[in-house]
Amino acid sequence: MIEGITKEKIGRVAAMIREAKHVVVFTGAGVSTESGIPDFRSPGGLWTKFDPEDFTIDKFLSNPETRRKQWRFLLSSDLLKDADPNAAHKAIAELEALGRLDCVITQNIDNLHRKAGNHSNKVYELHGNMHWIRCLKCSNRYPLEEILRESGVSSEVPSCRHCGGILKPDVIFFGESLPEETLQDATRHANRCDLMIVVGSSLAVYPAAYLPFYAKQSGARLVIINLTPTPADRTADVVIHAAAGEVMGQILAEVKARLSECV
Ligand code: CNA
Repeated sequence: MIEGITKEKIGRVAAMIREAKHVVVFTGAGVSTESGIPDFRSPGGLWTKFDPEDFTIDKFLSNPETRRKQWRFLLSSDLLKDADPNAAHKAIAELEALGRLDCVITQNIDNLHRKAGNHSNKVYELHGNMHWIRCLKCSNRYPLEEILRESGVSSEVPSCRHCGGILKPDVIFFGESLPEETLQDATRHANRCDLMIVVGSSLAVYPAAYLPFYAKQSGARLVIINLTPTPADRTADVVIHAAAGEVMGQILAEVKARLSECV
């Protein structure tokens, strides 16, 4: 249930969206927990079940046992389940449809912003996309579904059907650089926007977590919607510690109400 003080903040955020010319939404794993995908750092999150040390690129490349572990992680982590976008994803997609959103910058690898209806060229996936698998030798890229269909869910780690090379989920592992062009585009949007809304991120993973600070330094207003405090709360103009789905749904409703008043 949204309380009075949160309602007042929701009204302020809706007014900011209406006033802004360049709105950017920046999301993390918390925007997808209401779709049933666990985040990393919440109680019961993925790092309570798996060791982040196993997800370094060095280990992946050098150790076949680590590759097996990671493949098992993939199959058992719920990251691959056929999740549906929740109210927060849908509200963000609708902001785009209303012409109120420049882009979504996401750390998520679950494809849910596109599935909710954000256009592909408006979604910047800083950490890649779990639904693709890439061969490290010939760079062929395969839909994950295809690989799972061919290799079965209980099999050994599959290899590239074209060249026999090592297949790796097309996501960024610890120790890997972010995709350069995507990071550049996202940074440009962060520096240019006049409103950035952060939804469901602990803002603990860099360099992605710099982007809200870049936005603020460039003069944008900053809104944080997260269940728990973040390092950017003190810098933000509005901070709402509540569930993303309900808050984003209500922000969207307010934005629509204000837009219809202006017609
Ligand atoms: P994180 O560090 O796990 O933080 C998630 C944050 O979201 C926490 O601060 C929670 O309090 C907050 N949160 C959880 N549920 C909600 C909710 N319903 N409403 C509002 N806030 C909520 O995740 P970050 O995204 O900050 O860290 C970046 C990592 C997580 C990236 O490398 C991602 O690839 C990675 N990740 C992505 C997914 C996904 O794609 N769905 C899932 C798990 C991890």
